[in-house]
Amino acid sequence: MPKHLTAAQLSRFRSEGYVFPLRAMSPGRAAECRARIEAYEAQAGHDANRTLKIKGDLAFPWLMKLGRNPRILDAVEDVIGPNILLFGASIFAKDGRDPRYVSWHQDSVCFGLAPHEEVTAWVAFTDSTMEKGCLKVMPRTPLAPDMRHVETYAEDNMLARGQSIEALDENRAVFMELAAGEFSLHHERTAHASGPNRGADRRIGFAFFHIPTYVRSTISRRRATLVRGRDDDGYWDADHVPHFDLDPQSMEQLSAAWGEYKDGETRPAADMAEE
Ligand SMILES: O=C(O)CCC(=O)C(=O)O
Repeated sequence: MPKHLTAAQLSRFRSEGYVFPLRAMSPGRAAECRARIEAYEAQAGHDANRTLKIKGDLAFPWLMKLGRNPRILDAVEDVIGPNILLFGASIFAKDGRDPRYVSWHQDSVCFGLAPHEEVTAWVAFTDSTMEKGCLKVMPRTPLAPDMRHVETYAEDNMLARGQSIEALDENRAVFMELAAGEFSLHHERTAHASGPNRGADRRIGFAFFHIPTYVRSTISRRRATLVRGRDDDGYWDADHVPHFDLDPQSMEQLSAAWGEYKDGETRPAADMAEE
C-alpha cells in the first residue's frame, strides 16, 4: 500500500520517470523558506546558487529538517523503499526576467551512483510555471542507458559545465508546473531542463537527492544522511549535520563537495557506473 502516491502515480513514475504535483507544505511555509533563503543572500551578499549546491542541505538545520519532511519521504519511500539516505540537495533560484536556464541533462552521468535508483524531490518555494521556467522532463528516458552529454560551458547555463544532451524532441517535453509548497519527483535518468524566467518574480526550488541505502558511490567513499529507516548496508559515512545556521563543520563538508563537483571529479565515475 503506497504511503503518499496513488497506484496510478506510482505506475506513472515507473513507466515515465516523473510524477507531480505533490504537496509538501502550505504556501505560507513555502514563503517562509523563500524568506530564509533571501535573508541568507542579503547576509552573504550573493546569489544562493553560488553556495547552496550539491550539499546545500548542510547549511541550515531548517533545510535539513525539510529534507526529512514526512510527506516528501512518504512519496520517496513509495518509489525506493523504507531505508532512505539524503546524499545531497541543491538550490535552483532564478530571478525575475532572468535569462539563465538549465540545459537538458541526466543526473545519472554525474552523481556517481550504482545502481541507478536515485530519486530527486524538487520542492517549490515559489510558484514554478512555464512562464517562470519550471522544471521540464522528457518522459520514459530512465528506461534507456545514459545519453551522450556535450560540455558547452554556455554563459547562461546554470549547470557547472553546461553539460547538455542534444537532439531531444522538445515537443515531447512535459512541463512540471508547481504551486509554492508543492513538489515533483524525477528519476536520476529522467532527462530534465528548465528555460529562462520570463516572469517578473523569482522562481526558487530546492532539489533533494535520495537513494536507498543499498546504492553505492562509484567515486570514492562519500557522506550522506540517513533520513528514514535503517542503514544495514554501510556504504556511506554520516554527514556532519548542522547544529546551527552555517555550522563551520557542515559548511566545510558542503564546500568540499561543491569543489569536487565543479572540478569535474565526478565525471570519470559516471563512466565507471554500472549500466
Ligand atoms: O530547477 C531547475 O531549473 C533545474 C533542476 C535540476 O536540474 C535538478 O533538479 O536536477
